[in-house]
Amino acid sequence: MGAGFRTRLLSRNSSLEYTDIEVTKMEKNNYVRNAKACVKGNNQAPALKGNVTFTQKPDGVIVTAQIQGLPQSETGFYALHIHEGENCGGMDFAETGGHYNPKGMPHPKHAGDLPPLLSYHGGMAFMQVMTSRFRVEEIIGRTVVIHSGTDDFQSQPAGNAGTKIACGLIRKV
Ligand SMILES: [Cu+2]
Ligand SMILES: [Zn+2]
Repeated sequence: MGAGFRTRLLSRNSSLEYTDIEVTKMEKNNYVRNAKACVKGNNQAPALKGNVTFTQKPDGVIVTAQIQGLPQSETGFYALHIHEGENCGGMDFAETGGHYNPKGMPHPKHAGDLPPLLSYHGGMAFMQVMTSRFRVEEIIGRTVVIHSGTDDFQSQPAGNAGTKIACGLIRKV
C-alpha cells in the first residue's frame, strides 16, 4: 500500500478507521501468501517424505518441492499435481480426486498441473517452478499428489501417471 493510497483514505473518512470495503481492497493488494504441504508416501513409497511450498508473487506462484525417499522407477520422473480433493484419505489417496481444474480444461492445462519430479542420488528430488494458473489462496485445503510414473502431458484425464504414491494437504503458513 503506497503512502498516497493511505492519505486518500484518511482524508475521505476524516478518521483513523478504514471501512470494510477499504480493508477488503487492502487485503486484495496484499498479495503475499504462503502455503505448504508436508507430503508422505503410502505403502508403495514408505520412505517418501518432503515439503512442497507455495509463495505468492505479483505475477505468479513459486512452487518449490523438496522430496526424499522416492522409490525406484523406470524413468526417474514422477508426476506432480495439485488435486482438487481436500484430504489424503481413502485407498491410495482416492479422496484426492482429480487434478485441480476450476476452469474445466483438458490435461495438461489444468490449473493444478505441474512439471514432474526428477529423482537424483537414489530418491531425492528438487523442483522449483513459477505458475500463474492459480493463486495460493485458492489452493489452501487442497492436496499435492506424487505419482509412481511420469506424466505424458497428453492422456486424459490425468496424463497416465500411474498410481498415487504420496500426498500432502496444503495448509496456509
Ligand atoms: Cu496427480
Ligand atoms: Zn492435469
